[in-house]
Amino acid sequence: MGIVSPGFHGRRRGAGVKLPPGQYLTEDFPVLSAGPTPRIRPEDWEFTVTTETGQEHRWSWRELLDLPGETPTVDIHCVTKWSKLGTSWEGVSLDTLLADVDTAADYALVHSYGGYTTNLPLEDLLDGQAWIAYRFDGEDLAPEHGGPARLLVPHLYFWKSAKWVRGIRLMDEDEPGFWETAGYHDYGDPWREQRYQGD
Ligand SMILES: Nc1nc2c(c(=O)[nH]1)N[C@H]1C(S)=C(S)[C@@H](COP(=O)(O)O)O[C@H]1N2
Ligand SMILES: [Mo]
Repeated sequence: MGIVSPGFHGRRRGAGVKLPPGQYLTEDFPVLSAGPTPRIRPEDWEFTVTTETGQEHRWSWRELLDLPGETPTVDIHCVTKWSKLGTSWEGVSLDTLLADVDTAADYALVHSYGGYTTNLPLEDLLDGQAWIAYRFDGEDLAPEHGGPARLLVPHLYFWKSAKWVRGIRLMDEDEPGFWETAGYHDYGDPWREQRYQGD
């Protein structure tokens, strides 16, 4: 029998792991919510994309689930310094949702049930970088983690991954969201440690 140290669970653990600067690994899934958890019944849930010209594209829960789903496995990085590696999700790519949306906008402001907002460049939602996720680790997404559905945009700090996502407004000009207005970085790249304005 070989000798295996108790904390060793596979290739992603230990010396070979590369984390963004200032981050530490966690195995749990902390809950970070700026307010109470909104409870949205799937039958009441809808997701709206509004373009810079005011055109609206809307999906019901059923319509979302009828779109082809993807199963990304990604690392996530919270600005409070925890990182979680190899998280497994199921959801619809923003490439799929935006395929028939006619827009020349450069920016997106993401809105949540409950009033949370966050902003990012539209290009960061495209090219396989972002999903509307409705399952985590093989289960329906729990309400405290954003169920029925949340944005998942793992290459930016996790505050950009709006829970209880309700819609996205596409805009010609950038507009800060909830944490960005409170002094957090406008873009939030964990690898460049863009935590706060001026980083
Ligand atoms: N609607 C909404 N989305 C949110 C937040 C929030 O407070 N409200 N917190 C953000 C922050 S700071 C983080 S780190 C992640 C936390 O997601 P989790 O609670 O599933 O870990 O959600 C992000 N999305
Ligand atoms: Mo966070």
